[in-house]
Amino acid sequence: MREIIFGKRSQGFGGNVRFSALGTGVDKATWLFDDLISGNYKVYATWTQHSNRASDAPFTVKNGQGDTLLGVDMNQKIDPDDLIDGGTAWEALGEVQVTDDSLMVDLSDNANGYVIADAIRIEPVGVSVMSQSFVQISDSSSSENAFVPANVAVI
Ligand SMILES: [Ca+2]
Ligand SMILES: [Ca+2]
Repeated sequence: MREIIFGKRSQGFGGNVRFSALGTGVDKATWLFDDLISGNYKVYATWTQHSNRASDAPFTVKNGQGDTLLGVDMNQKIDPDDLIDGGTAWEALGEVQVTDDSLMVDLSDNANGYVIADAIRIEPVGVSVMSQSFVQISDSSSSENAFVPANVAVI
């Protein structure tokens, strides 16, 4: 079994991020959301920007069967700016339909610079504001299946 991981840094949402230098895409950080109510969800990511980051950090959103619902490349050289909530800035990855009560989001290192795995936020679409508690955040990576060389850049 392969040992972990994206490296860790004390920064970002919750004071923790994982990162990987550019790689082949075999290495991924993964966030899981379970027990979701069926419906459409907006999916957001946050990260800490730096000039050494990838401009094409590849996020993929999958359903519980592992089918890809959404794939999008994010520019991590710049800050997220689509939604500010509680002092954290989030970038929208897109909207997906949940039909089997779970979502998996992964970030691969098949990119042109460092990729930063910080936190993912999902929120149901079209649900009244009183359902704010449906907003869920998965911080850093719940199951890392990733490897990163020992040399670590300044992040
Ligand atoms: Ca934006
Ligand atoms: Ca974090």
